[in-house]
Amino acid sequence: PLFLQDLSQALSRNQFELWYQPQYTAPGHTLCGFEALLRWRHPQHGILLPGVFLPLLEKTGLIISVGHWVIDAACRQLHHWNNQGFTQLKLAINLSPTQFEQHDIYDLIADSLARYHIDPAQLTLEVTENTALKNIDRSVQLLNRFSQLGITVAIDDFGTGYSNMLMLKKLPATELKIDKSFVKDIRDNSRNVKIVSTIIDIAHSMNMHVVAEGIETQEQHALLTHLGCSYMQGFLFARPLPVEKISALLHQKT
Ligand code: G
Ligand code: G
Ligand code: MN
Ligand code: NA
Repeated sequence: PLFLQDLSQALSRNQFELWYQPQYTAPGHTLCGFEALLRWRHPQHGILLPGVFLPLLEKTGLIISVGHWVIDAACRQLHHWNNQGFTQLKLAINLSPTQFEQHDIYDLIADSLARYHIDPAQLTLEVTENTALKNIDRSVQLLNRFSQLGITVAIDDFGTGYSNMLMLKKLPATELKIDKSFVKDIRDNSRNVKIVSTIIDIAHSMNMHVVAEGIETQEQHALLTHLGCSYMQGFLFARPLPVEKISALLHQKT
């Protein structure tokens, strides 16, 4: 179909962009970094979200070259912010299952960090349970290499997979992102809040810190801060934004 032809040319036509969603410390509310989120600026349809094209990128294997671009673009942007004096920012990127399976994924990432003189501690890699589960032994090995380099490993969409506890047991991750479906209907004394509270306690007992994503209300913000989440991300604070908006945000006095 036409859409696939468009998609296969999108990279060479420079139609992909990274947008950035701010992340804040829970107590203190300091801007501490961003999650990089892929966008496709389609000449006819405007800005398209990953939901529309990511499955097709995965299915066709185009995700390998696009994912490579994402890694490079994210590191280049971080380099730029570092040069402007924002050297404390962290940047998170998402890795899809196919990218994760790529045999040279470690080198790609390590090379990009080196090329742009980035401290690996500034980078977070987000992997979902489903990504890690495909080949759990290899995942453990690979994630160990990333963390030995100093990169933060985060388990994304935590709680939505079928093997949450196995992931916690096996993966050398230091960050856990509670899926937004848990944040969405969090209310005092609900069963959900007990689940979330327990997840946070388990994470803390394993020296992991917890990111709550999908925060849309002050209530959610207050409750999740009270429960001990370290970092917050959500429309309440900021949507994913194009880079010009992020630069403006960084330069405004906080
Ligand atoms: O905001 P949003 O619609 O951007 O993102 C939807 C989903 O797409 C998220 O689950 C996210 O993990 C995924 N995603 C966004 N950007 C990227 C990317 O650069 N690479 C990969 N592999 N997945 C991404
Ligand atoms: O990688 P992950 O699946 O976590 O992707 C994050 C997704 O969550 C992106 O699609 C982003 O646009 C979306 N998102 C971020 N904050 C919010 C929020 O407050 N509410 C909702 N509904 N979605 C959010
Ligand atoms: Mn994510
Ligand atoms: Na997520």
